[in-house]
Amino acid sequence: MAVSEQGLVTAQQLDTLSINTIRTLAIDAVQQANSGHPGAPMALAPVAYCLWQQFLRYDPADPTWLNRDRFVLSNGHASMLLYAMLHLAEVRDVDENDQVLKQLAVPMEEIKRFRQLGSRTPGHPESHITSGIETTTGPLGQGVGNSVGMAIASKWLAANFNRPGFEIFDYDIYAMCSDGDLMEGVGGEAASLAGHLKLSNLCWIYDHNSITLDGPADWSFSEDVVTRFIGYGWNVTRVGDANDLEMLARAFEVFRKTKDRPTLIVVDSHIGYGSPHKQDSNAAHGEPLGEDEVRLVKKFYGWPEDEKFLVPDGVREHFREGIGKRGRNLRADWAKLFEGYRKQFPELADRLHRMQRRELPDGWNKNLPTFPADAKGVATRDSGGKVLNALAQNIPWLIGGSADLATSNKTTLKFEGAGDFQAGNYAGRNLHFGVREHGMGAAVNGIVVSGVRAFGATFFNFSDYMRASIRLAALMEVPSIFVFTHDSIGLGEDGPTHQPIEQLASLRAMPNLIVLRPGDANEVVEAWKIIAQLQAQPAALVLTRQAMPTFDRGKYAPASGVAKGAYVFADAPGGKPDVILMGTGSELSLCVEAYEKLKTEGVKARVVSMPSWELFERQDAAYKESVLPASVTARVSVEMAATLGWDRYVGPKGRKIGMSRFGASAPLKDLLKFFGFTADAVVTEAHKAISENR
Ligand SMILES: Cc1ncc(C[n+]2csc(CCOP(=O)(O)OP(=O)(O)O)c2C)c(N)n1
Ligand SMILES: [Mg+2]
Repeated sequence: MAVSEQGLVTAQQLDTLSINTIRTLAIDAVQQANSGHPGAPMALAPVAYCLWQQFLRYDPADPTWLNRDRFVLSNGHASMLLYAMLHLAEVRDVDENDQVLKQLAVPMEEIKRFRQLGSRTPGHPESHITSGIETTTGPLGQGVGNSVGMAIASKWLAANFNRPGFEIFDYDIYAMCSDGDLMEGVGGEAASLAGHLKLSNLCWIYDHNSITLDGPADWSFSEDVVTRFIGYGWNVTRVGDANDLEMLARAFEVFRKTKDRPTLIVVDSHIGYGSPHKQDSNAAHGEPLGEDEVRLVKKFYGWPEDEKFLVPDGVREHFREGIGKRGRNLRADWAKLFEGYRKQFPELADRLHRMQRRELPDGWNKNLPTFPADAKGVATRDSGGKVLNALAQNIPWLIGGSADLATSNKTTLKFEGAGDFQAGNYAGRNLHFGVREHGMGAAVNGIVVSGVRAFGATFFNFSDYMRASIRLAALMEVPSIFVFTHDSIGLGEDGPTHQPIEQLASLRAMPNLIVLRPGDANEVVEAWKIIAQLQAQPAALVLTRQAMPTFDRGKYAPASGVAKGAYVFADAPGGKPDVILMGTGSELSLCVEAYEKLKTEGVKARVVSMPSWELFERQDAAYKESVLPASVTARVSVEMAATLGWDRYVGPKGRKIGMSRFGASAPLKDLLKFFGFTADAVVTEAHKAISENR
């Protein structure tokens, strides 16, 4: 009970008052921004209210608490719902060093600045901008995909860190989702994987409102979702009215009691609940209600029609008494438990501390292999697998897997105790994503935002299938690792359906993604070292299927140059080349071969190995000039991929050897000859470049 201006109010009235506060905050913020989706928050306010106020084990005073339940708003267009919840629950802000601040994550000023430049309330929830947001959502299907990774992480953490008497991890994941999330392929992949893994800590709440942007959902969506999810192995329950708090509570209880499967709660709702135009138009959907309708809706809610951004007396107190108090008590109990745990298992506690801060364990880079010079050499997928196995033994929280290509990607963790993550063994470190690249990408991001370091692997060509997830990792500033093998036409007989062409260029165009295409086995070691240390950037490691030489690093520059993205691998006498040959990955060896030939002809060449454009771009101008002197304009790039972007390095007078069409199905040696990837071709282009630059 609380006292308001109207006098004593009942618990039920307080529920209604709180729910309508959520609704009207969303309405007012969208109206003020003159853009956004008010309808879904209006409809889902009771659902979020019931979940947060009664069930979510979350302490608003510490949004970094390790064992907090996670809430994901996969229908990110309903962002105002989340901002209103964060505001009313008084979730605190957290700084870059994970220190909890006094100020709120979403103060009222920020709600009033919804969708404005530099606000903490962007159009869709962005986890790197606003504390309390577990993952960035908006592209439909990604949030539910992330939630599966979060549930994997929770199970994995419990299996690896809990000890008898110390159940320090038992948190649940709740993801709210819409028709769009369930129509998207990635949502289906994620649900299928979650059902297979029997992730009983995962609960999706489906806003079954029978409407999408274009019109009634049944214009495009008529399958039996319940039966589909039962088929996936989920527990499915239904709430016939989103306003029925009792039924909602019962559904959440069913979820909590279900110990062998994930749970889908189908909630029937009316978008823009309270709006006179609900269901029949875009009103209350992808656009503000308009001032007139705002008044009508507020009247319907029994709200003062002229008040904006009103939080009535008693509402904040009510949230403090609900989620606030429950969360505080739960976290206090947990903190006591963890104190004992820390004393008994200091090493495990230290691991958790480092994981949360995205730091590495001491000795993380010990026993990494070095590869002796070898003309025949080794495929970088093979050297990559060896380095990964060495690293993973040093970094106990590095886990991952492939989309059913582990034997091809060479990403299996083979050392003793690595194990397989399956329903019967959540301690395992080898994940089996199945043929679900997009679901894998989203799950990897979900694992990584949970503090566990994860990688996902597939053929490079299929990076396209998971591009949306790679992009979100980059946007979220999280260090997901994507391992891509079979990186060019060099994969041979599988042919053009499997041979990447434009993938390098397209991934290099993505902000905040580090692309690495190492040029021999020792560059692979350096590449993995860089990846391990990333804290706020995802990486794409691009590796070959075919063998390539391991260079004599006594003769050529050390592979440590990889850290700078590009480095002088072999130079002309006196460091004054007539021509610069630059290549990445398997084409580095073509440059080196051409360099040696040119040398016998008396032509002074320099070879630049260029495994990562992004890292090179981070270097200062002096370093860049030392690698690519402006005075040397005769330049040749060699890469078995689209040449888009190489102009930046070869300049207007340079030459590019690359792919300008799709590949072909044939043995490697025939392809190399047919497409002109030979040392002789590089020599010819070098001569042309020199003569054109005289
Ligand atoms: C991948 C992706 N495609 C398209 C959109 C644009 N979009 C935003 S909401 C929406 C659909 C809305 O329908 P529904 O998912 O049922 O959500 P509701 O409007 O019912 O809340 C679409 C297509 C998007 N956000 N993500
Ligand atoms: Mg819908």
